[in-house]
Formats: sequence, C-alpha cells, structure tokens
Amino acid sequence: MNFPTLDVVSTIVPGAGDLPKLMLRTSDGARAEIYLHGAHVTSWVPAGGQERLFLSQASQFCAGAPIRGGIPIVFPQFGMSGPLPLHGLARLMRWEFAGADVVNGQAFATFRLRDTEESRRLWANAFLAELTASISENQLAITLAVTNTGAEPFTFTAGLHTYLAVADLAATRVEGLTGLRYCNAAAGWTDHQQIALCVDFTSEVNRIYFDAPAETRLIEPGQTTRIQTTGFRDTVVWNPAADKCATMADLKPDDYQQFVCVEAATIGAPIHLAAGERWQGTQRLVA
Ligand code: TA6
Repeated sequence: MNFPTLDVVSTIVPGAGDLPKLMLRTSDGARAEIYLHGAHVTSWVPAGGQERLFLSQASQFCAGAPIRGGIPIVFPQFGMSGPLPLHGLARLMRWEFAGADVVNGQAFATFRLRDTEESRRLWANAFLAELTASISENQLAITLAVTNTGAEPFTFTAGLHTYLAVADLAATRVEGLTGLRYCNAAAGWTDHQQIALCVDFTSEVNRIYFDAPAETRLIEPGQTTRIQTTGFRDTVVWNPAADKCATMADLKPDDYQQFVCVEAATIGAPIHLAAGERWQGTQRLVA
C-alpha cells in the first residue's frame, strides 16, 4: 500500500488487521495513533506519560465493524435514535488521510469522509465530515466538523465516544455533572436529575447528561483527566459493568474494569444544517 512520504511527525503504517494507521508524534514525546478506518483514534500517550485510552484486545479490525475502544466517531446518529446502525455510519467507513503538520509544537492530522453511494442508501444526504486530531504536551484535541454539501437541509446527532483507560474502577468517579438532567438508559431510559457530586461505577452506568458544562473530570487515585468540550451540548457517561460486558464479543469479561466512557455528544437537540452550512465540535482531553 503506497502512501505519500510524510514528514517526521506522521507516518502511516499497517496496523491491526493490516488496516492503515497514522502514527502522530511531537518532539516532546507526545504521540497518538489514528486508523483510517473510522478515522479512529486508538492510542494517546501524553508527553512523558502512559497510554490514556482503552483499546480492547478482542476488538475487530475489519471493514464494516467498529473498533472497540479509543475514540469512535458517532455520526450521523447517536445510539438507536434513528433508523441507522447503532452510532451511525462514520466509524464503519474508510476515511481519507488529508494531511498532517506541526504548528507551534502541536502535531495535527486531518481525515475526511464524504457520502458514498452505499452511505446514501442508508442516509440520503450529501456531506463532508472532517476529523482533526491534535496532540501537544499533555493534551489531545479531537474536532469533528460536518458540512452539508447537498442542496437540502439535514439533521443529525453526533458524538466522540471516548474510552478513557482506568486502573481501578472502584476508586474512579466522574465530577462536574451535578444538577444536570439526565436520561438513564440503564434504567429504562427514565429521566433523572444528578444530585450526587460525582458519578461512581458500582453498577452499569449509561447516562445522557443534557446541556452539560464545558468541563468534566475523570478522577482516579493519583490522576485526573479533564474533559473539555465545545460545540457539543451533552455528555454521555458509560460503563457496561460485568453483566453487559459479558455479552459483548469484542470485550473480555473483565474489560469493564479497564475503562470509563466520557463522551462529548449532541443528542437532545439534533443539529440542523441548511445546504452549505458547517458545524463543528471539539473534545479536548487534558492529562
Ligand atoms: O454511549 C453509550 C452507548 O450508547 C451504550 O448504550 C452502548 O451501546 C455503548 O454506547 C457502546 O455501543 P457500541 O455500538 O459501540 O457497542
């Protein structure tokens, strides 16, 4: 597979399943990996740090199947909130690598996806999606941009379904969501209000927090990850716990103890784009 010769900060190599992946790195040692399949970030290591994303060792790496872990792109449909496959099409499709560069110590890589004959059979709209991953020092920023390239308006929901690696689930909590209204998908999609100061993981957690703040925090013994968002209105927190995890073929039975998903999403108020309009949302992880 011949790829253009890329500068020192980014090289494309065969990854799992022989799928091409981009290795992005900066001079201070920060690095990330992004598969062209789904423009899927599967690894992020801050400068001088450890791997901060969970990636299932049982994940599939093949066309038509989502990679389990990392940062799946959810577009144009979050969950089963419409007629498309769960979490939409973007994470199932091959994106085009559109270039990489270093600016002021930040290494960027951009990927693009346009509608195809196959995607239009499922979702009849013409679109351009762009994914930009940038790393520097202790930060990873992921921006999803969507442009309506058709003549008709369309509406979509979207998210960055981020799997944060955790070392001790029982001692892990998410802070920053107090007072918010949320839908509890683990309890019959019922509406609740977050009273407790933090979310802990003593059982399955599957909550869509509406109108979430710009920052939430994943608190573990000895480390805090700040999750900052712009352009996304909601935050989803998910951990399947043991029973649900045991039903998922691309997770080992105890994998639920290795991750917490804190997802930047827009679900409650779908995004409406007129012909030619563009939307973007960013999730920034700060180690
Ligand atoms: O974001 C939480 C969620 O919607 C859960 O309901 C669960 O389905 C999870 O996403 C994983 O979905 P996936 O299609 O990747 O197995």
